[in-house]
Amino acid sequence: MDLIAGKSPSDDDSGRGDRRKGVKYLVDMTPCMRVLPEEYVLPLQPEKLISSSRVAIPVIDLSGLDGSIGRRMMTVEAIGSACAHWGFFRIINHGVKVSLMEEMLKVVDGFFNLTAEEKMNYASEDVMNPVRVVTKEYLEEVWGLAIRISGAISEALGLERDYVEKSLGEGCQIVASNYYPPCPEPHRTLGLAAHSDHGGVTILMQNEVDGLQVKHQGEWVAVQHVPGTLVVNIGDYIEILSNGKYKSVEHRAVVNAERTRISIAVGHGPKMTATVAPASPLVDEKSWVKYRPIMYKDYMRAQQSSAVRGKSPLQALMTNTTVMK
Ligand SMILES: O=C(O)CCC(=O)C(=O)O
Repeated sequence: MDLIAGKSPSDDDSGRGDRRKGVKYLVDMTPCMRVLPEEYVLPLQPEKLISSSRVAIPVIDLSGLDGSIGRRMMTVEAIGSACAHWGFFRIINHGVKVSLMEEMLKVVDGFFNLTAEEKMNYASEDVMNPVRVVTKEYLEEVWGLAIRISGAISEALGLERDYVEKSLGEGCQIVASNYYPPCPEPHRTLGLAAHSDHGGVTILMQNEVDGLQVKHQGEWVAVQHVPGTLVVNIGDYIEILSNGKYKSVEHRAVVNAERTRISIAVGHGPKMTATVAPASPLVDEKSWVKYRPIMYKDYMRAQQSSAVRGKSPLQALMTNTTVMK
């Protein structure tokens, strides 16, 4: 057992009164809620949603990374293509035991079912010092998985297999556990606003309730839950390191009126004091350095404290973009 950063979605106002206790508290205290409280209503534009039965994120059989040279090459290419075209993919045969995934979900469910007072024992105002609960085995497995995937990403970029791993160094692992209770008016709000992740590779699992949506070619694509699989996405760190060849992709979580959704996103980045910059072998006289170097800690802070979600903190680093103060 180790570390979980627990956060109840839509509870990002650094807390006043009951709202600070999270949306679960609000729902528990108001069992017959029919109308969404005004402060949770978002000015959402009508947007086209592509159903998961029509378009789906690529599926990668990760066992291919341990196969013959030819099979490994094909798997590396498939991961490279998924990173270039989607920024997201689903992995099967990933090696993480289903029983361990289920245990992790139970731990998170247990955390969110503590009383508000009990939860407050874990609370922190500082995004750099998050809530701590535990589940060491899952996090170790997922770290190993992130390193294997990073090896494939390095190779797909034409770098040495251990390039991303070495650039991560001792690295950091950040866990966001999200609890989305049923919502009386799900179409008037979001569980989690659109954002990209700041780190390298994020590995996401969830219970059996759908809600993740990924931006693809300007439209939102619903990602269906497939039992036993994990969803991987690349974050801003990989976009910068790849000098823009791979793009971190905006994603968001919607809520529903019937069932609680739980998701656990584990992000993997370098140590806080690492400098994030494009990989030097990917930058030559023909390709300009597209992102200004920044300390990972500073990037994370800028991203976490940005009032506007989406990819604006990353755009501010682009060398052809004016930085807004
Ligand atoms: O709940 C989800 O599916 C998305 C979670 C996520 O994007 C996050 O925690 O950053």
